Amino acid sequence: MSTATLFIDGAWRSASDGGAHDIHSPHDQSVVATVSQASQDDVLDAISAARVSFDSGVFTSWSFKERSALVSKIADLLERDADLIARKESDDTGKRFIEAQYDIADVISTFRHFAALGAKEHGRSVDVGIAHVTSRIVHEPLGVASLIGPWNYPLLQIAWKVAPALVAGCSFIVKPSELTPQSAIALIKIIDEAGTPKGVANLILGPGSVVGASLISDPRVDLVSFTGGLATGQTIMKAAATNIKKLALELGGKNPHIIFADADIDTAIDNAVTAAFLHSGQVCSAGTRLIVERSIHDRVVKEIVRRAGDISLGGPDDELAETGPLISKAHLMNVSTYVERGIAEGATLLVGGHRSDKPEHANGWYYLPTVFDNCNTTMFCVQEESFGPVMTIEIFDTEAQAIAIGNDTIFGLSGGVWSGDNEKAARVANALRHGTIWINDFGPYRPAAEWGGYKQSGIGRELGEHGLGEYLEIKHIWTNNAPSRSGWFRDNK
Ligand code: TXE
Repeated sequence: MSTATLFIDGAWRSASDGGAHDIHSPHDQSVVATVSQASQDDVLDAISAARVSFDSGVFTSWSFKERSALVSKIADLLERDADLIARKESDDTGKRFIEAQYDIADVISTFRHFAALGAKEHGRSVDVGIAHVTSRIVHEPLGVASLIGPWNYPLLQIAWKVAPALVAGCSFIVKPSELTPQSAIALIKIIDEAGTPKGVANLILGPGSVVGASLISDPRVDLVSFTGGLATGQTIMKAAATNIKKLALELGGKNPHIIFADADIDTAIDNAVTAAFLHSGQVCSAGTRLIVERSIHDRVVKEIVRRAGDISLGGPDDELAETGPLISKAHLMNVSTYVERGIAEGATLLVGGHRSDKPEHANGWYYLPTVFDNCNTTMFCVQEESFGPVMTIEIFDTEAQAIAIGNDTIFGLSGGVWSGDNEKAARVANALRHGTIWINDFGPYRPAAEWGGYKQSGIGRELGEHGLGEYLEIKHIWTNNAPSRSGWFRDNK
């Protein structure tokens, strides 16, 4: 790949200082791409291009329907290139090609959802109770947005931001994770091919610690939408205070998964394994915190341990593999330390707890599915996200206790409840303070439904209708069709 992989003001270019870096496969450390690493000048150029294009009206003058048509065309082009992009995604993340194909299908659905939403009527009339006054609420593009994405679902998380930004008429700078940039490069090529005006979509590559500062603090940026870790979210909030930027933050979670004794236990166990170990736990909504009613604890634990121990790990094209490697050596080290700390604080390790020792995994970042029993809410491994394949198990005796445990977290992204008693399940779902609750299920989402967190899992919502609202300003226009004097102050003339 050429290293002219920055897209600024409608043109591809290399970094102004020649900076570039290799992308390594988490499966075997082979180099899968070499991409530009932006300099500070490149970042400032991208912000300028976005600001100038926004202020020029080149895109804001398009109607919602015109911008929706553009987003629909982008969805068509993504469909054309779906497998090529899925291959890049699986190269960068190490995830199985088939999982990357599912992800790109979700990306396309996201673009289609926002295209349909944009094509609807926007704004409304308000009855202010005065016959000669018309009052309108209009929706306008918010401005220039920095869109910063993570490495676990690289294109999908970017799509949740880019598609509504385009429908709204914002100009933006995309910064994917430095570990997984290839799919974002492919998306920006398509956005350009679809006929997006120059300067609206810009792409900056490089580590957040190097290229991120201006993206989050430059006064010409009006909004930062970020998906990633809590600590980075806190840094972004502080930096955004400089000019009261709008913020949309999606910051992970530690998600309770509650199984009552009256549930369909076999189905619940199967879903619990998927919830915790899908994509090796590198999922913000992973159900890694299992909370089980005492009477079924032993049965559930025995089965979970058997199933977790059977999960087969492998690379992008391993047809027998069920999940892949962790994203990087640094992440593998973090997960190892987290597990060691869990053992030290008294959790009982039942399976996993170390790197895969299979020779075919020797060059990759493979960590075995790990289960801890005898956990409680005071433990680090219960409260903190590992973002790896680590499940903790806690016991409850009453419905109230299940709810209390499920809410005993600083996070609030998602949760699950399994019960054969619909009323009880609904009561628990209502009482859990998390942004998405699944009853007798875990994991599915749809672009038409809002996604986001309570508490420290974030600010705002992506997807649904609200996900477009994040990129809009709302203006009230009052028109008096029969003007008269206000008469408030005496006129002593
Ligand atoms: O994320 P970071 P990391 C969680 C998960 C994981 C932890 C750390 O617990 O272990 O976060 O992962 C950019 N200014 N999630 O370190 O650093 C960075 O370049 C501007 C949950 O990989 O938050 C990347 O593009 N940008 C999560 C993005 O932020 C900055 C998914 C995410 O990186 C920046 C991933 C800065 N100062 C990790 N520093 C989820 N919610 O799904 C970094 N970045």
